[in-house]
Amino acid sequence: MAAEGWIWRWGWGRRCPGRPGLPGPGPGPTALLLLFLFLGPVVADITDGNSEHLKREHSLIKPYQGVGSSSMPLWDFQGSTILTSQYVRLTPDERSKEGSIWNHQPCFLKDWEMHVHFKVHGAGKKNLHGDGIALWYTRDRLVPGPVFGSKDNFHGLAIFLDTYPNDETTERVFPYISVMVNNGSLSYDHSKDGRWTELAGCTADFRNRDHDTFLAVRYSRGRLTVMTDLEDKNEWKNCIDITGVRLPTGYYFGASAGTGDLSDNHDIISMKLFQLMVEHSPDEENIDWTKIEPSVNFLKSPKGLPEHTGGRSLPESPAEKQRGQERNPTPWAPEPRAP
Ligand SMILES: *[C@@H]1O[C@H](CO)[C@@H](O)[C@H](O)[C@H]1NC(C)=O
Ligand SMILES: [Ca+2]
Repeated sequence: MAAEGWIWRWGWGRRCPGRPGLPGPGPGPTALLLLFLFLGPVVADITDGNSEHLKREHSLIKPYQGVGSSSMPLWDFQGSTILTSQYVRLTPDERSKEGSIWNHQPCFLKDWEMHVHFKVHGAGKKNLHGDGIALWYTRDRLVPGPVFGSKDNFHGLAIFLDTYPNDETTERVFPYISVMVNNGSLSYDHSKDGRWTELAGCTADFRNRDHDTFLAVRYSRGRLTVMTDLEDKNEWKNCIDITGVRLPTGYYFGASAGTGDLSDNHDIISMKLFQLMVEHSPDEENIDWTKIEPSVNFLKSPKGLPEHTGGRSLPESPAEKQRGQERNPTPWAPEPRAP
């Protein structure tokens, strides 16, 4: 894959769809300018900075019509999941519950952004609650299992909103959001909070908040970005930003949650999927995107631009160490560099 093929589109300046008045996240004008300086002529294919479109067939929106046992279901649910007029509760604040909700139709968009309005709350005191929510874009759907209520060795993308530190030795602050890409070969290790298979992550204080909490996932041209809006400021904050992520089309969106000895209410209020209008090169258009194997390439970033700004911390697995040598671990710092 030519490097140009992976140069992302910076479209953060605009208002985010679906949330009126929400300013776009991301680098300010200085960062953008610097990006142009770094990338020079390879910045291309920026077509339509304003045309995102809500895809109703991949969105879960109140009132929850077309969910469950209608003749044309948009979403199916399973396990402890219940629907109310105000939220979809994946698990109640009770022990040993598992539930999920899955989009009925596979998604064939190459570039998309998912906005999730969610709420994790319960009676448990600090670190006496769990386990969290997983958001999915996967080949298989509705298969219960041990990974936040869904199957392990999955194919595709997972974003974990993990509220409980199973690994007692961890220095991480929980709740913790992380991402994992899997081709079926990897197993999620709950006892380590998925540390060995995590690509990036950040601490995010989303539990028992009095106000609404949101998360956004953007996937476009191999770049995967996760942002949160947890402070009731109508502002996206960067959590994860990695490149070189390869995902096929034709997978399913879903959300699941699980409780064990400790519990919480895990609620989804909405999931809104937006299509991003992004042009792809003829080479990219000509391949069969449904045949892509989920994978991550830590490509060397152009001119030392960090491609990984998630808050990963040590220790790293051997595989991570090896990958780490190929990438610049410095967090994004928009400072001029000598040419
Ligand atoms: C699946 O992923 C593993 C680990 O990342 C890798 O070693 C293996 O080659 C991959 N398999 C396929 C079919 O791509
Ligand atoms: Ca955990």
